Amino acid sequence: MTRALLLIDIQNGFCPGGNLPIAEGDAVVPVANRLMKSGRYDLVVASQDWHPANHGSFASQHPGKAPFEIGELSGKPQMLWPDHCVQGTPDADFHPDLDTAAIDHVQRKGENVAVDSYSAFRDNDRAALTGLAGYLASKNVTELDLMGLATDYCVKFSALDAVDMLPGVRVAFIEDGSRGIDPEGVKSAIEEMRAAGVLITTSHDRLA
Ligand code: VGL
Ligand code: ZN
Repeated sequence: MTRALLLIDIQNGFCPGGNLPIAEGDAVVPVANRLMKSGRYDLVVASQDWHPANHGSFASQHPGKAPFEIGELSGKPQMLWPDHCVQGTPDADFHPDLDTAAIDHVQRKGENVAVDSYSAFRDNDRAALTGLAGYLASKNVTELDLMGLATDYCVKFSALDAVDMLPGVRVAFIEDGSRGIDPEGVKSAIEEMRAAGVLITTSHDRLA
């Protein structure tokens, strides 16, 4: 039995002061650190949103469009974001209080300008894989706990892909270790994850 913890996008860009700040985004950091220290996990993986400066999900690349409007990317509807998590900038760094020494493997995503990648496992068009599913399978992962930012985007899509791409692996979402962009979106994300077979749990229950 191999237990893995997957930390989604705990980066400056998604925390207060970042370019795509999530309310209380930084509150997930102590939860992540506590879980990593607990000894519960054999493996810790962290994903990192890692965009080129001209990424097609940025409103700045769409003349006349503002952040949080719907635009088009490669012929498909795309939520347009503020420029965020640009490769090599402080906005893309992990939160400075995150215990990165305890992370075994970092999975970057969102490097292709023509497609967004909310999931840590594959691009939104499902064409290109990141390699994370193969990595976790090579480590014989049997239990995967996910948490991080944002619940209604990257955490949700990663959890749904984990169920889909890692047959037989028990997937759980750690609610208090996650924060979302839109409160209604968070509610429906949790229901979608639950319906897909993801266990909704808390760090408290995991450490009990
Ligand atoms: C994310 C929007 C754009 C996330 C990443 O990490 O949830 N959301 N890029
Ligand atoms: Zn992004």
